[in-house]
Amino acid sequence: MRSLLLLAATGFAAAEDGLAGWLRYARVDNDRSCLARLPSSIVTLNATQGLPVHTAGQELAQGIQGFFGKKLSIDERDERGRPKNNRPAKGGKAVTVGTVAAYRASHPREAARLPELGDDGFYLSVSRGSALILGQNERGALYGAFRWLALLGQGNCSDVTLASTPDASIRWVNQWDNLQDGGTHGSVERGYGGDSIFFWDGEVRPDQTRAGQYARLLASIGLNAVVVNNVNADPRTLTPELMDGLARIADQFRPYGVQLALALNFASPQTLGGLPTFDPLEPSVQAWWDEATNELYRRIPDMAGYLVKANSEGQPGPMTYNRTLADGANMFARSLKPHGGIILFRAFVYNHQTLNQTLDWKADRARAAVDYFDGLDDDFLDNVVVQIKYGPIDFQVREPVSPLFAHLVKTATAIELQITQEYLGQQAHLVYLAPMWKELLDFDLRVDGRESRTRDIISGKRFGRRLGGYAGVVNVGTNTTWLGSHLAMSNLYAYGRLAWDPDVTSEGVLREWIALTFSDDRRVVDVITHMSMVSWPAYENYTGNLGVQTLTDILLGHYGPNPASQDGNPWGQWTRADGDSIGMDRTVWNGTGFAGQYPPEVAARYERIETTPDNLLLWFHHVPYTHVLKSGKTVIQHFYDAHYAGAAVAQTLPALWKSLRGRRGIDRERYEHVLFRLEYQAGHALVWRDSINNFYFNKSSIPDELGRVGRHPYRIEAEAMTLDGYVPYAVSPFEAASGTRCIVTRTNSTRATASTVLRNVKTGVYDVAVNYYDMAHGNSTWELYVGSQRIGRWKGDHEYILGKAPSPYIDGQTATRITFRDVRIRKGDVLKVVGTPDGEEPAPVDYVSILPKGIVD
Ligand code: GCW
Repeated sequence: MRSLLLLAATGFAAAEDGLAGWLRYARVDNDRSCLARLPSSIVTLNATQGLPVHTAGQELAQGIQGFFGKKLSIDERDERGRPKNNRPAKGGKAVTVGTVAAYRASHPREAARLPELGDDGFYLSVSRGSALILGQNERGALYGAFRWLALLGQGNCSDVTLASTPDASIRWVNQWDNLQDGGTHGSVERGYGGDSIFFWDGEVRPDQTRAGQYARLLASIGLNAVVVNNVNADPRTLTPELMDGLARIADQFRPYGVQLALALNFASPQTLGGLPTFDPLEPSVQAWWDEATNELYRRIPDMAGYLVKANSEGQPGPMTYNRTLADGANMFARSLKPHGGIILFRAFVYNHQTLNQTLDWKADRARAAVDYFDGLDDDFLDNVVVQIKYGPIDFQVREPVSPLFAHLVKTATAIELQITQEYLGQQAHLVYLAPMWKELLDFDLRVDGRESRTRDIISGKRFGRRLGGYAGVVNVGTNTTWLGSHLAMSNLYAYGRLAWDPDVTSEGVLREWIALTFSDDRRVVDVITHMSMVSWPAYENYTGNLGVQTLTDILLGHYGPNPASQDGNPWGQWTRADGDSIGMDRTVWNGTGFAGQYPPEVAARYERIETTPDNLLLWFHHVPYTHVLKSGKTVIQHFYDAHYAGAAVAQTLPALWKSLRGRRGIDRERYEHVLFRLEYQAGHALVWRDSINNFYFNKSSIPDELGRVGRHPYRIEAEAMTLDGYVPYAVSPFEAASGTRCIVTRTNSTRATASTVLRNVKTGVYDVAVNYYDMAHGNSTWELYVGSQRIGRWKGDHEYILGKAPSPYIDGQTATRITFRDVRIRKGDVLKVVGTPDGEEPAPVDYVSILPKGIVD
């Protein structure tokens, strides 16, 4: 009772840690009106424990109890419709769940009237308290059950009849999990939600509970396979011990109809098998793969297949032996064929060592996929699928669709999307990605002058192929939030819903996700919808716009701003920015020729500046900073304005979120967790804005027409304060510090102060922001005083809180801001920052802003 009262007093519901994702089955608001329309029992047709129809029965029971507090009995029927247990439900309305085949066996007459379903499809019919949920196969029945539960969870208990077949057969997720922690990328490469749920210390974890919970989430949105290990694959994955462990993971997946798939290292026959070669045309190599594949299928008879990254970023592949990529892919296809498995072979093939920007104006990494795969379309076996990243470079905030989709006509293809926000804020920034995916999927490539949307190419419709679909790099981890941020889970949800049906709207699935994840409280749904829908455009604005890519530090964490890191190296993510001009000339007439890789209508559009959309201008063209866009602005002024506009949107997010405090479904744990990230994002968006603007102002020497860039009237630069124990420090890259410098403690054990007299500040109430750097190795402490009053004390502990890539440097990755609101200041007060260094972190401070209400600087 006491704790109930306490909860009521704080206005928060019981804490939630996010583990259940959108499958919380929390009590719905209009449970009373629904109660009368619910069945009283669940009938499962020919269910086997451990398989999806059985799971569907359990989920229906759990869900209806959670949503409405109504306990349903489960009545199991055998293949002829006879009760399996001794306690068949007596009378009342039932929800019947099973496969179409099982239903046909027990209800032949009714079954004759069912609509046609394709692979994995389901039929759902709810009428006056009875429901029928049938799957074309076992997992189809589970998909149907989850679909109905999603409706019920939104308080929708109306009658419905629906037949749904997924648009594409391949709806996979990729995990980039390493067998072992360490190396350059930790336990999950580009993972921001903790360590691998599958592997630890070179082995499959003994406890695979999380694998089952993950599969449950995936099945609920129609996803059907998980590649459990990194495409930069460890050959040890194929040792007998590891294979046994993989079988244990597959056992956890199976009840949800989720299949296991494996990433392979192309050189395994040599490095693991001890053969003298891994040449794909060498019979002993083929035999080695056949044997390994048989061993896997002996343990995991329903394994989905393989994923291979070859001849890319240092990975071995067929080209090592002058064989084609098709020779490589087909070798796996042959081993898999007798087992019904498929091989997803990645098109992310390029050379990151020899591209030279200075010597060769026509060098271009974007061309690589088409250059390598062209001419191979006739060569792939029919269980090969080429997995193509959505854009020609690498998961950037804005890329044109990869032209390779238009080149492979006979060969099945899948699109690779990235749920883990590698270049897009690493889950420390809210960026809802579905609107971007929709644009890519709806893009019309005009193959042979006919409508050829990406989505119809990958589904197989456009070229009449059986296989094809979606691969999403998800990279969940052991964190209970899965991805490291509650709000980021909308991306996983939307990915699954889109892969099933690319016709759904990004806002529609978002609203559904919010209702299930938090509550269907009108304001909760509207506000989170708004925040999410503005997030991708805002991120694009405050990071990199006009198609220039994200401008993250591509040599370090792919996170904070460092525009100079794009150029001058062979990674080929160039901007070619100099004192006068910027952009990649990818035209045929004068540039790298990349534009010509598209079918003629699209190629013609991108070839000319006049017909290239502004948001891809710098992707396709090299232009002066003074070039005038279709919007009427110059390129440089657009940069300045967009960065200000994007960062301004980020400033609105914390207050929007705060407006939901105490609303239904917003418990304290998730509230605080999200608020922390949004405040952080608002601060880091300013770091982005200023870094990029300073950088291009410095390069172009063209001032901002509105006089904002480089002019910060509310800031007090730390290096201009009176320093005791602190010394000025020149930051690299220079643009990552206001005024190019910050202060650091003289030694890593000096407690230091920076102080200033607030002579020019009028007595009043202000927000005080401190910009500082929170580095990976150390937990400095900062204290802020105004007069004799301590305003705040905080630690440099982001490395334990935010999952983003850590950086040991004072740079755009570690630059951050803390804001203290409503601070009373008297003219002439002394403002003081006291820094206590720790480890390698010398309590760095960039500046302090004294902000009158409504101003952000
Ligand atoms: O974007 C790059 C990433 C690598 C990744 C690679 C790939 C798994 O930085 O971490 O490696 O793409 O997709 O293969």
